[in-house]
Amino acid sequence: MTAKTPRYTPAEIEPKWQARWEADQLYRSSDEPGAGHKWYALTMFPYTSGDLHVGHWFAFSVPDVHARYKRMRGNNVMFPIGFDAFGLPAENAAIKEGIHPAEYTSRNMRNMTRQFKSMGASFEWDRLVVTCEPDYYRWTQWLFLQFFKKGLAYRAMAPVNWCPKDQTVLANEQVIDGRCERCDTPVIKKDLEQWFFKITDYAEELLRFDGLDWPEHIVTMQTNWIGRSEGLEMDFPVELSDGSQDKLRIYTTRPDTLFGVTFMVVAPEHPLVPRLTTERHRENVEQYVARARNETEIERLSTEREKSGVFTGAYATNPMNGERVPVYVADYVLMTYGTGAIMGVPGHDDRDFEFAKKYDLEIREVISPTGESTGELREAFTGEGKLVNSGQFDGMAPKADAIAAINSYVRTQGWGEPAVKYRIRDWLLSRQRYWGPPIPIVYCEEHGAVPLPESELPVLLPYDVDFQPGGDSPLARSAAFVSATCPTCGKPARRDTDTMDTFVDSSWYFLRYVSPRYEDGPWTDSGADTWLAVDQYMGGAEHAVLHLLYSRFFIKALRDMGLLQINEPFIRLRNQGMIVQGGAKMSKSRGNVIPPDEMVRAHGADAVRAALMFMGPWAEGGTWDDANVEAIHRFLARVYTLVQKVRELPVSDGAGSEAEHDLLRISHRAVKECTEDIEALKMNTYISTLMTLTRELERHARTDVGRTSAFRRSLDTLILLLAPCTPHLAEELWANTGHEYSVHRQKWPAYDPAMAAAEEFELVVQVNGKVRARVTLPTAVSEEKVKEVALAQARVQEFLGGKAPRKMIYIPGKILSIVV
Ligand code: ANZ
Repeated sequence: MTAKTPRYTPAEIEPKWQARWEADQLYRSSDEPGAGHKWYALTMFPYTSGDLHVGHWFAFSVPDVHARYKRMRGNNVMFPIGFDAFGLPAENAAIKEGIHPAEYTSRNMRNMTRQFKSMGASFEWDRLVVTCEPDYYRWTQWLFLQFFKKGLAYRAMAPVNWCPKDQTVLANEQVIDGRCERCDTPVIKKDLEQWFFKITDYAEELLRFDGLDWPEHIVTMQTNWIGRSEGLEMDFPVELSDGSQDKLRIYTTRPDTLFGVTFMVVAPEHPLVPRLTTERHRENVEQYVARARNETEIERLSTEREKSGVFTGAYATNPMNGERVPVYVADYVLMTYGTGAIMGVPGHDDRDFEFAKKYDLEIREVISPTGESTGELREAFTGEGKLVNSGQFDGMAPKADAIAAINSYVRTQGWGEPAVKYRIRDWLLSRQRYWGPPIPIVYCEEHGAVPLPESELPVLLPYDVDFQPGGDSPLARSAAFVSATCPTCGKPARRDTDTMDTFVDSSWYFLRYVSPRYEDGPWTDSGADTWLAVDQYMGGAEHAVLHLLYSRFFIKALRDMGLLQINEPFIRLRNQGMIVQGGAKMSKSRGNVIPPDEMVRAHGADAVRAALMFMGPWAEGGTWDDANVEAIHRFLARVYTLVQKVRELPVSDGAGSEAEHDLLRISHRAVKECTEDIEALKMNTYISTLMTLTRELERHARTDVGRTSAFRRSLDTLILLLAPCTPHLAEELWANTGHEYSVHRQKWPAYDPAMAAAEEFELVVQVNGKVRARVTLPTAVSEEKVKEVALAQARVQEFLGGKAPRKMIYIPGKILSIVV
């Protein structure tokens, strides 16, 4: 470097351009129809959890690169940002710090905003949405009222998941392996009257993913979570302990095994339990039921756990064969699924088999792979076979036919009918915590739960409340908040003192972005028409059955209310992989978080961004190493220096030499590869292509080619290709090379497919001067790769005889000569 060449100093370059872009509103989208093909690029908005760590940078900078690329492709890109500011994490952190959640949240938002800006993110700040602000949660409350009016929000007493540490109920989706999703405390059951959203009404439609470009595993997770099952509901007559008769309704997916029933099981919570239980068995049953109530569903369904149960003393009759079978209570049957009662078929169901073994109940074979009874079963046979010991149905196969035949028989006898069941439960949305939107309902002695008129919204969350968790709802401690009047009769009433689950806020925030300051509704029709649905949604996979499912439900419900025209919220979904450092997932709680602020100070935001890209494809994540930032910084400094060196050189048309042509071919290929890689979010190979192109330019800069227009065009291409990833550096270099501001308003370079086509050559491999192999390789192959491929050839191996080569001479595009 000559003394005169200026140094790459991101600390000067970056703030300068950030200020200019902000002043020019460079990333503003247009609400006008016809302003270019719209592209709604969304990234999951962050919790207001404090500092952005490197993991956040990964989560936000890759979408930023993609959005910038889309703008250069000529799209009218809306790339908004907001904060998921209500909820438990913020409240718990505020309590820990001894400050008000409102203060905690706004302090963090200020800091996170500064950080986002320092990374050069091209968010459209004018569309900022913050869920804890009254002008947002007013509409969250309004939406609740619309759901209520439609019968999609209802109140019910239910055994709920209760987190003893967070002192609040949790939705089923927030219970992971029987533990609280947030604090890992084992969840217990509690009876509470709570608000629910009727997501089950949409179970069937939520199973359809038509037209969506989503990762397969998310679709599978949602499908399993919804858990559709087709079976038969059927009544078994039972004798109650008082001598009367009743019917026990069961649900089975295996009507073909009806002749194999040797016992029945009801869930401990089943309403018939007290009446089924005879005096002799009462004490046993009551004890068992009490114990089962405090177990989680996961524990109860665990296949590892030894099955347990108690006999009620009652018997049921199998209508198929008139046999009397004992009725048990056992915790492996859940009240929340099917009918809460099952027929026990130990011959063909693993759980029933285990249960029968333990309580010495008969195990009967009714399906046989050979069509003959095989005698004693050592385990449940769950495969395909012919019906045996099944009366008039003997010999039937396959399973589907037998099921159809028995279903129709049961139906004509009037014993039952086919039924479809779903595993998914309604979404419990009440939370006994402070930091959330109040539920816009009052309770009147005469009129019960009454929705507030829309004109009374928002129901403001009072600031001065003792919000320490304590089993009740903090809002109940505020007399001023609680007291209200009934909208129906004007008499004193009591406000609902629970708040809504944060996931209610996040189920619709992306709708608010289309008209964030609109005051007469949650969104404008024209905004919704212009922007919806979200074209590409990027974020973590941990929301597979939470946010991503809830949002789909919201959209479908709102469509049915006539408030939206779309069927799905997010057309294309892309999840980021995990970033690990020192072998562990990067997270605050593990303490292995690197503050990006320091790295930005030392090496610049562009270097941090590019280092993150270089780590691996977005969907796969990668391993973070601080040293990579330095290496990338050096690369960017090389690009900078290259431009400074050539910018003053005179430019000629050139001689149209082979070398010029080669350089152009390489730059066309670079455009092709970068385009494909950004589309596929393979940002690591995008960066390595930029490195290759830089190396070529450096090489040619030392020759006459460096003074040609072919060189200049290739250099411009490099700067344009850099723009999405290192926006500040690209802007600086664009200005340095005499172009008009801004590089971010330029068209993404096009390539000529013929020029970009990978050219090939035949490599001749010699060992000790004799030709031993010929291999076809792409022209752009590196010397390293050439050696690797050559050494891997069987013939070459043979002549090496296990020895390491002493010397290798490569004549590019022609010969590799190996000396042993
Ligand atoms: C008899 C039978 C025989 C069953 C057999 C299975 C195999 P999916 O596919 O998940 O819907 N079941 C029904 N209700 C239950 C409840 N509340 N708690 C626990 N288990 C319940 O599974 C349906 C099957 O799970 C049903 O079919 C029932 O057992 C059991 F060879 O009935 B089956």
